[in-house]
Amino acid sequence: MIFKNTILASAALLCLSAMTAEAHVGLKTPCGRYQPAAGCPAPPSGQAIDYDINSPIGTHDSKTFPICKHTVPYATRTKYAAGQTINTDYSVGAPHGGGHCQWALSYDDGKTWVVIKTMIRSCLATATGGAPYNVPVQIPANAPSGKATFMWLWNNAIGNRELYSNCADIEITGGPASGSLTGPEPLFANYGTDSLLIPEFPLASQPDKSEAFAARKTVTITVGKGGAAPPKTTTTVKHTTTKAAPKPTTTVKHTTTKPKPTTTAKHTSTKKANATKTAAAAPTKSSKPKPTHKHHHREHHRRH
Ligand SMILES: [Cu+2]
Repeated sequence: MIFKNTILASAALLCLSAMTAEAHVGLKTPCGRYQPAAGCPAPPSGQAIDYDINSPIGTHDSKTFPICKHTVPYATRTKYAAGQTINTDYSVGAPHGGGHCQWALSYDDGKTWVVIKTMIRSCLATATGGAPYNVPVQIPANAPSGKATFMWLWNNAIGNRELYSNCADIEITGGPASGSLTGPEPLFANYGTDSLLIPEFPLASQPDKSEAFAARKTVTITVGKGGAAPPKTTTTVKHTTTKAAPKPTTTVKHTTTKPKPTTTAKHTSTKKANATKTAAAAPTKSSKPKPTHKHHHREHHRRH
Protein backbone atom coordinates (compact mmCIF):
# COMPACT_ATOMS: atom_id res chain seq x y z
CA MET A 1 0.00 0.00 0.00
CA ILE A 2 2.80 2.37 0.87
CA PHE A 3 4.57 1.67 -2.37
CA LYS A 4 1.41 2.01 -4.38
CA ASN A 5 0.72 5.39 -2.89
CA THR A 6 4.15 6.90 -3.32
CA ILE A 7 3.28 8.69 -6.53
CA LEU A 8 -0.06 9.81 -5.18
CA ALA A 9 1.56 11.18 -2.04
CA SER A 10 3.99 13.18 -4.13
CA ALA A 11 1.06 14.46 -6.14
CA ALA A 12 -0.61 15.69 -2.97
CA LEU A 13 2.59 17.37 -1.83
CA LEU A 14 3.09 18.98 -5.18
CA CYS A 15 -0.46 20.28 -5.07
CA LEU A 16 0.17 21.79 -1.65
CA SER A 17 3.50 23.29 -2.48
CA ALA A 18 2.31 24.90 -5.66
CA MET A 19 -0.62 26.59 -3.96
CA THR A 20 0.88 29.98 -4.57
CA ALA A 21 -1.46 32.05 -6.65
CA GLU A 22 1.15 33.37 -9.05
CA ALA A 23 2.04 30.10 -10.71
CA HIS A 24 1.10 28.79 -14.14
CA VAL A 25 -2.20 29.05 -16.04
CA GLY A 26 -5.70 27.62 -15.65
CA LEU A 27 -8.99 27.61 -17.58
CA LYS A 28 -11.41 30.17 -16.15
CA THR A 29 -14.11 30.58 -18.83
CA PRO A 30 -15.76 28.22 -19.19
CA CYS A 31 -15.03 27.27 -15.57
CA GLY A 32 -12.40 24.55 -15.35
CA ARG A 33 -13.18 21.99 -12.65
CA TYR A 34 -13.04 23.35 -9.67
CA GLN A 35 -11.89 26.84 -10.50
CA PRO A 36 -12.04 29.16 -7.47
CA ALA A 37 -12.76 32.23 -9.63
CA ALA A 38 -15.94 34.21 -8.98
CA GLY A 39 -18.91 32.93 -10.95
CA CYS A 40 -17.76 29.33 -11.09
CA PRO A 41 -20.01 26.69 -9.56
CA ALA A 42 -19.35 25.02 -6.25
CA PRO A 43 -17.49 21.72 -6.67
CA PRO A 44 -19.60 18.57 -6.83
CA SER A 45 -20.20 16.56 -3.70
CA GLY A 46 -16.99 15.14 -2.27
CA GLN A 47 -14.71 17.50 -4.20
CA ALA A 48 -12.96 20.68 -3.07
CA ILE A 49 -12.24 23.99 -4.75
CA ASP A 50 -8.89 23.69 -6.52
CA TYR A 51 -6.86 26.64 -5.31
CA ASP A 52 -4.03 25.23 -7.39
CA ILE A 53 -6.11 25.16 -10.58
CA ASN A 54 -3.26 26.76 -12.53
CA SER A 55 -0.78 23.94 -11.97
CA PRO A 56 0.11 21.39 -14.67
CA ILE A 57 -1.16 17.81 -14.69
CA GLY A 58 2.31 16.46 -15.28
CA THR A 59 5.68 16.78 -16.90
CA HIS A 60 7.60 14.58 -19.27
CA ASP A 61 8.99 12.87 -16.17
CA SER A 62 5.74 12.08 -14.42
CA LYS A 63 1.97 12.20 -14.56
CA THR A 64 0.77 14.05 -11.49
CA PHE A 65 -2.92 14.31 -12.27
CA PRO A 66 -5.23 12.62 -14.79
CA ILE A 67 -6.30 14.29 -18.02
CA CYS A 68 -8.73 17.09 -17.06
CA LYS A 69 -6.94 17.20 -13.67
CA HIS A 70 -10.24 16.37 -11.96
CA THR A 71 -12.52 13.67 -13.30
CA VAL A 72 -15.79 14.30 -11.46
CA PRO A 73 -17.95 16.66 -13.52
CA TYR A 74 -19.59 19.74 -12.08
CA ALA A 75 -23.21 19.19 -11.10
CA THR A 76 -24.21 22.23 -13.15
CA ARG A 77 -23.25 22.80 -16.76
CA THR A 78 -22.81 25.95 -18.78
CA LYS A 79 -24.95 25.93 -21.91
CA TYR A 80 -23.50 26.84 -25.28
CA ALA A 81 -25.21 26.70 -28.64
CA ALA A 82 -23.76 24.63 -31.44
CA GLY A 83 -21.85 27.04 -33.64
CA GLN A 84 -21.35 29.51 -30.80
CA THR A 85 -17.90 30.97 -30.21
CA ILE A 86 -16.77 30.79 -26.61
CA ASN A 87 -14.48 33.62 -25.61
CA THR A 88 -12.35 31.40 -23.41
CA ASP A 89 -10.54 33.08 -20.52
CA TYR A 90 -7.66 31.97 -18.33
CA SER A 91 -6.31 32.61 -14.87
CA VAL A 92 -2.78 33.56 -15.88
CA GLY A 93 0.12 33.37 -13.46
CA ALA A 94 3.24 32.40 -15.36
CA PRO A 95 2.65 31.98 -19.10
CA HIS A 96 6.03 30.32 -19.70
CA GLY A 97 6.56 31.89 -23.11
CA GLY A 98 3.25 30.59 -24.42
CA GLY A 99 3.25 27.41 -26.48
CA HIS A 100 0.81 24.97 -28.05
CA CYS A 101 -2.84 24.74 -27.03
CA GLN A 102 -5.55 22.30 -28.00
CA TRP A 103 -9.26 22.48 -27.24
CA ALA A 104 -11.33 19.33 -27.48
CA LEU A 105 -14.84 17.99 -26.90
CA SER A 106 -15.90 14.69 -25.40
CA TYR A 107 -19.41 13.27 -25.19
CA ASP A 108 -18.43 10.23 -23.13
CA ASP A 109 -16.99 11.77 -20.00
CA GLY A 110 -13.47 12.06 -21.35
CA LYS A 111 -12.97 8.60 -22.82
CA THR A 112 -12.73 9.91 -26.36
CA TRP A 113 -11.97 13.42 -27.58
CA VAL A 114 -12.14 15.39 -30.77
CA VAL A 115 -9.93 18.46 -31.04
CA ILE A 116 -11.89 21.50 -32.25
CA LYS A 117 -9.08 24.06 -32.20
CA THR A 118 -5.28 24.02 -32.11
CA MET A 119 -2.85 26.88 -31.64
CA ILE A 120 0.81 26.21 -32.34
CA ARG A 121 3.33 28.43 -30.54
CA SER A 122 1.05 31.45 -30.36
CA CYS A 123 -1.11 30.28 -27.47
CA LEU A 124 -0.54 32.42 -24.37
CA ALA A 125 2.48 33.95 -26.12
CA THR A 126 1.16 37.44 -25.43
CA ALA A 127 -0.24 36.65 -21.99
CA THR A 128 1.02 38.37 -18.88
CA GLY A 129 0.60 37.33 -15.28
CA GLY A 130 -2.50 38.68 -13.62
CA ALA A 131 -4.07 39.96 -16.84
CA PRO A 132 -6.99 38.43 -18.70
CA TYR A 133 -6.13 36.32 -21.71
CA ASN A 134 -8.76 35.27 -24.21
CA VAL A 135 -8.95 32.84 -27.08
CA PRO A 136 -12.11 32.48 -29.18
CA VAL A 137 -13.04 28.81 -29.57
CA GLN A 138 -16.03 27.90 -31.71
CA ILE A 139 -18.25 24.97 -30.88
CA PRO A 140 -18.74 23.33 -34.28
CA ALA A 141 -22.14 24.06 -35.83
CA ASN A 142 -22.64 20.32 -36.34
CA ALA A 143 -21.81 19.47 -32.72
CA PRO A 144 -24.66 17.27 -31.50
CA SER A 145 -26.72 18.57 -28.60
CA GLY A 146 -26.12 17.08 -25.20
CA LYS A 147 -23.82 16.98 -22.23
CA ALA A 148 -20.19 17.41 -23.22
CA THR A 149 -16.79 17.99 -21.71
CA PHE A 150 -14.76 20.92 -23.00
CA MET A 151 -11.03 20.42 -22.52
CA TRP A 152 -8.10 22.81 -22.73
CA LEU A 153 -4.56 21.48 -23.13
CA TRP A 154 -1.33 23.47 -23.10
CA ASN A 155 2.30 22.56 -23.68
CA ASN A 156 4.43 25.47 -22.50
CA ALA A 157 7.36 26.82 -24.53
CA ILE A 158 9.72 27.59 -21.68
CA GLY A 159 10.46 25.91 -18.38
CA ASN A 160 9.72 22.42 -17.12
CA ARG A 161 8.36 20.27 -19.92
CA GLU A 162 4.77 20.33 -18.76
CA LEU A 163 1.24 19.53 -19.85
CA TYR A 164 -1.68 21.56 -18.55
CA SER A 165 -5.25 20.29 -18.75
CA ASN A 166 -8.47 21.67 -17.36
CA CYS A 167 -11.98 20.61 -18.27
CA ALA A 168 -15.29 22.43 -18.21
CA ASP A 169 -18.66 20.74 -18.07
CA ILE A 170 -20.98 22.13 -20.68
CA GLU A 171 -24.23 21.33 -22.42
CA ILE A 172 -24.48 21.94 -26.12
CA THR A 173 -27.85 23.13 -27.31
CA GLY A 174 -29.41 23.73 -30.70
CA GLY A 175 -27.30 21.15 -32.50
CA PRO A 176 -28.52 17.99 -34.16
CA ALA A 177 -30.02 15.39 -31.81
CA SER A 178 -27.58 12.89 -33.23
CA GLY A 179 -24.63 13.19 -35.52
CA SER A 180 -20.90 12.96 -35.68
CA LEU A 181 -17.85 15.10 -35.14
CA THR A 182 -14.56 14.57 -36.92
CA GLY A 183 -11.20 16.04 -36.01
CA PRO A 184 -7.79 15.23 -34.65
CA GLU A 185 -7.26 13.23 -31.51
CA PRO A 186 -5.57 15.29 -28.80
CA LEU A 187 -1.81 14.99 -28.46
CA PHE A 188 -0.81 14.53 -24.84
CA ALA A 189 2.83 15.59 -25.02
CA ASN A 190 5.17 16.11 -22.07
CA TYR A 191 2.95 13.87 -19.97
CA GLY A 192 4.93 10.98 -18.58
CA THR A 193 8.05 9.30 -19.87
CA ASP A 194 6.18 7.40 -22.58
CA SER A 195 4.76 10.62 -24.06
CA LEU A 196 6.19 12.75 -26.83
CA LEU A 197 8.91 15.05 -25.51
CA ILE A 198 8.65 18.63 -26.73
CA PRO A 199 11.88 20.36 -25.79
CA GLU A 200 11.88 24.04 -24.88
CA PHE A 201 11.37 26.34 -27.84
CA PRO A 202 11.87 29.92 -26.67
CA LEU A 203 13.33 30.93 -30.04
CA ALA A 204 11.43 30.87 -33.31
CA SER A 205 14.34 28.99 -34.85
CA GLN A 206 14.02 26.09 -32.40
CA PRO A 207 12.04 22.93 -33.24
CA ASP A 208 8.68 22.73 -31.52
CA LYS A 209 7.34 19.32 -32.66
CA SER A 210 4.54 21.04 -34.57
CA GLU A 211 4.83 18.21 -37.09
CA ALA A 212 3.56 15.82 -34.43
CA PHE A 213 0.45 17.94 -34.01
CA ALA A 214 -0.03 17.98 -37.78
CA ALA A 215 0.21 14.18 -37.74
CA ARG A 216 -2.41 13.57 -35.07
CA LYS A 217 -4.79 10.79 -36.02
CA THR A 218 -8.25 11.77 -37.19
CA VAL A 219 -11.12 10.48 -35.13
CA THR A 220 -14.86 10.54 -35.75
CA ILE A 221 -17.20 10.30 -32.82
CA THR A 222 -20.83 9.56 -33.47
CA VAL A 223 -23.34 10.68 -30.92
CA GLY A 224 -26.86 9.38 -31.23
CA LYS A 225 -29.98 8.17 -29.53
CA GLY A 226 -29.70 4.68 -28.11
CA GLY A 227 -31.18 2.73 -31.02
CA ALA A 228 -29.30 3.74 -34.12
CA ALA A 229 -26.08 1.83 -34.26
CA PRO A 230 -23.80 3.26 -36.95
CA PRO A 231 -22.21 0.76 -39.33
CA LYS A 232 -18.45 0.84 -38.79
CA THR A 233 -17.44 1.25 -35.18
CA THR A 234 -14.53 -0.05 -33.20
CA THR A 235 -15.54 1.20 -29.80
CA THR A 236 -18.89 1.76 -28.19
CA VAL A 237 -19.17 3.42 -24.84
CA LYS A 238 -22.32 4.31 -22.97
CA HIS A 239 -22.82 7.12 -20.56
CA THR A 240 -23.03 5.91 -17.00
CA THR A 241 -25.16 8.78 -15.83
CA THR A 242 -28.37 7.80 -14.11
CA LYS A 243 -30.14 11.07 -14.79
CA ALA A 244 -33.62 11.03 -16.25
CA ALA A 245 -32.43 12.36 -19.58
CA PRO A 246 -32.25 9.89 -22.48
CA LYS A 247 -28.94 8.11 -22.56
CA PRO A 248 -26.95 9.05 -25.65
CA THR A 249 -24.61 6.50 -27.08
CA THR A 250 -21.22 7.60 -28.25
CA THR A 251 -19.37 5.60 -30.79
CA VAL A 252 -15.86 6.13 -31.96
CA LYS A 253 -14.40 5.21 -35.28
CA HIS A 254 -10.71 5.49 -35.83
CA THR A 255 -9.67 6.10 -39.36
CA THR A 256 -6.47 4.13 -39.04
CA THR A 257 -6.27 0.39 -38.48
CA LYS A 258 -3.65 0.70 -35.78
CA PRO A 259 -4.79 -0.82 -32.51
CA LYS A 260 -4.94 1.54 -29.58
CA PRO A 261 -3.93 -0.60 -26.65
CA THR A 262 -3.25 2.29 -24.31
CA THR A 263 -6.76 3.68 -24.11
CA THR A 264 -8.20 1.25 -21.59
CA ALA A 265 -5.13 1.12 -19.40
CA LYS A 266 -4.81 4.88 -19.28
CA HIS A 267 -8.40 5.36 -18.36
CA THR A 268 -8.26 2.80 -15.58
CA SER A 269 -5.14 4.15 -13.95
CA THR A 270 -6.47 7.65 -14.31
CA LYS A 271 -9.59 6.84 -12.36
CA LYS A 272 -7.65 5.09 -9.66
CA ALA A 273 -5.23 7.95 -9.31
CA ASN A 274 -8.00 10.48 -9.05
CA ALA A 275 -9.97 8.58 -6.47
CA THR A 276 -6.98 8.08 -4.22
CA LYS A 277 -5.67 11.57 -4.76
CA THR A 278 -8.91 13.04 -3.56
CA ALA A 279 -8.79 10.99 -0.41
CA ALA A 280 -5.16 11.85 0.21
CA ALA A 281 -5.53 15.52 -0.53
CA ALA A 282 -8.65 16.16 1.48
CA PRO A 283 -7.17 16.27 5.00
CA THR A 284 -4.31 18.50 3.91
CA LYS A 285 -6.64 21.27 2.78
CA SER A 286 -6.10 23.38 5.87
CA SER A 287 -2.38 22.73 6.16
CA LYS A 288 0.22 25.31 5.32
CA PRO A 289 1.91 24.94 1.96
CA LYS A 290 5.36 23.46 2.21
CA PRO A 291 8.18 24.16 -0.25
CA THR A 292 8.50 20.56 -1.32
CA HIS A 293 8.00 21.19 -5.01
CA LYS A 294 11.66 21.90 -5.34
CA HIS A 295 12.30 21.14 -8.93
CA HIS A 296 9.45 23.15 -10.27
CA HIS A 297 10.02 26.10 -8.01
CA ARG A 298 13.65 26.21 -8.97
CA GLU A 299 12.56 26.23 -12.56
CA HIS A 300 10.20 29.08 -11.95
CA HIS A 301 12.79 31.13 -10.13
CA ARG A 302 15.17 30.58 -12.94
CA ARG A 303 12.65 31.55 -15.54
CA HIS A 304 10.73 34.36 -14.01
CU1 LIG B 1 4.35 26.97 -14.34
